[in-house]
Amino acid sequence: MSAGRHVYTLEEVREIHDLPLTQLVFRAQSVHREHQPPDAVQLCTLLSIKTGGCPEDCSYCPQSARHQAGTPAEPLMDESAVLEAASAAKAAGATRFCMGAAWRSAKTGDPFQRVLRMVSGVRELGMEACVTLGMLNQEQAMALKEAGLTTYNHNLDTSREFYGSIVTTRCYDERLQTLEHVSRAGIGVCCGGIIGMGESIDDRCRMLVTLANLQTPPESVPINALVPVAGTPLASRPAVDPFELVRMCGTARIILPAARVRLSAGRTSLSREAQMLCFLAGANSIFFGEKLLTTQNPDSDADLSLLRDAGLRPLGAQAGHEGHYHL
Ligand code: SAM
Ligand code: DTB
Ligand code: SF4
Repeated sequence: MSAGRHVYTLEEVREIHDLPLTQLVFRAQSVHREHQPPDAVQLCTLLSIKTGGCPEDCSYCPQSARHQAGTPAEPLMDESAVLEAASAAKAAGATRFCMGAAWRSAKTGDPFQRVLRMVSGVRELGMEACVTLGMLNQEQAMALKEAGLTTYNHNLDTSREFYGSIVTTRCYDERLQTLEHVSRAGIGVCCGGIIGMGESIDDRCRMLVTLANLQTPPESVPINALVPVAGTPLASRPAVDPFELVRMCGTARIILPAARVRLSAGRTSLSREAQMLCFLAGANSIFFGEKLLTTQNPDSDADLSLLRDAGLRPLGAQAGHEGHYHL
């Protein structure tokens, strides 16, 4: 850890998390204004480039071959179709294109070369490129860096203590090792988690402590609310209380001031007001486009209206007069 950086403890983070919501939002907003543009929200479009049939048993995930979510297993997409989707996302206003593969770990050989070409192609469009391919070794991370990758998404998802209750086919240390390979290659780390899986508040805070204390802190932190999918072991988990998402966004903002905090899966169940509270608490990035990987996301029009009505602008767009902006 670099000299002078604060090392967080569970107690400290829990104290922040449990502040009266008014105080938490105020503190988060104060930090936000020092480190982030106050009126910009990053729009990231997701595409599942290799869907379903995954050998892992992550109990939240509709893409695991061990569950009965009915997600058909598909081959890795063609590069041209992926780049067409990226161009469309750019035209719609997204500045980052994120590609996800239902793999335990990144492949070698032809499929990996194809992913590298997708990454370079997205960069050539002038967009940030992010991929999430499962575990990576050091050489794969270096090859992705060489291809121009901006960030690699690899979530810790929850605390080390709770991890074994949701995934048994890999362990927390393997997740941390991939994050280290990504950082060493000089790629930005995108790492966050899911709430609403039956974890305790301490588990959520422990995950945030781990993120804040990483040698290279994440450049983006996705906060997902569980999307309970029929056929997965977590299908009947109750919906997450939106205030709990606000608390997670606010706590992440305070302890990771330089990171983009992404209000991720679960937005279709949130009102505009709940989303606005998350933005007030420091969330400044969303997934943009009708689909996440296999589940629904709000319509792009609804998201653009939400931002416009709130006087916010997509990151990368120029602020204009009276809440109008140019992409
Ligand atoms: N297979 C790779 C991996 O696990 O790292 C990449 C894809 S995986 C689908 C990416 C992330 O999606 C997971 O880490 C998890 O945070 C999120 N995710 C998957 N299913 C979800 C669900 N039902 N609700 C919320 N988030 C989910
Ligand atoms: C992340 O934290 N959330 C995204 C992205 N990273 C890859 C994925 C959400 C997936 C939600 C379930 C689905 O659509 O399959
Ligand atoms: Fe596979 Fe990733 Fe889904 Fe786990 S979260 S089952 S590794 S696609």
